[in-house]
Amino acid sequence: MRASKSVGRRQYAVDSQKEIHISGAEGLYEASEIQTVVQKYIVRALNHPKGKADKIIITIEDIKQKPKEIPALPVATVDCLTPDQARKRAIKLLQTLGVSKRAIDIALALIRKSTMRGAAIISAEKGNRLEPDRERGVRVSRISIDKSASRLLSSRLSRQGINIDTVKEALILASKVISCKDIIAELCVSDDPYYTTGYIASEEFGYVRIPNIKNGGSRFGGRAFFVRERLNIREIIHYLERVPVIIGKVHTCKGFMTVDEIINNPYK
Ligand code: WAQ
Ligand code: MG
Repeated sequence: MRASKSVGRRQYAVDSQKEIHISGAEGLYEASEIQTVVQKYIVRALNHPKGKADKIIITIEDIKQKPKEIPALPVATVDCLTPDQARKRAIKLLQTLGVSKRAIDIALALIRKSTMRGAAIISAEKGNRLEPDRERGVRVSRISIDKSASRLLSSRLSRQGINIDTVKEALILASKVISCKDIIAELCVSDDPYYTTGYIASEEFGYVRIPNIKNGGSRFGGRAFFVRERLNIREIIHYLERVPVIIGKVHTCKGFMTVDEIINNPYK
């Protein structure tokens, strides 16, 4: 589902109207679930904190390929009280993972501008933008979670008080992104003005939630995937956008940790 809203003055040329991205959502479902899911997506598009959509596009495709099974990343939350602390924590985590300061700065600046409906792909060392359509970015799709894994995940997230769709959906998305071996890390900031927790995902540290990554009321947000320098960009984009995956296993869900505790206890 993709929902947008046109802004700008209608009495002028069509060109003066700009479409802003309101909300997007995607998943893999059984045919019998279509009605319920479409209903849920429409409600979401029409009740979004970014504004009410005036255009909603829903695409339904029959996927014949059997989904590839991948595990969910482990979850933790770093202690963080302000956007300034968040910036420092994010830089520390990403630099530990081998992402250069230059690449991090490019990602942070891009997220602050917040105009894409997909993610930017940035080379981890040189900081080059690699996705062919820079306005749209790359949209991760064809993601899902097995029913019993979903129940287990919900119960583990509940114990940390974070069993909400936003967290589950982001964890599923990040798990697919990180299952791609050429992607070192993902940085995400929600574009919802009042959802102020972002995350950094990686194989080494898992899905690390970062509270207060922006101030409440800020409209910016976005995603950046940091990739190894020499890679086949078309292959990566094909995997992220087209290959169906399903989460089959769930990992641990820890509570608050300091950034040093996270860095000193890698999973890989
Ligand atoms: N593929 C690629 N990029 C996407 C996708 C996608 N499927 N969906 C959203 N984006 C990009 C796009 O630029 C959005 O503006 C930006 O990410 C933020 O999207 O554990 O809600 O849907 O508490 O606002 C993080 C949860 C929630 C943290 C992230 O992102 C936690 C969120 P949003
Ligand atoms: Mg959003």
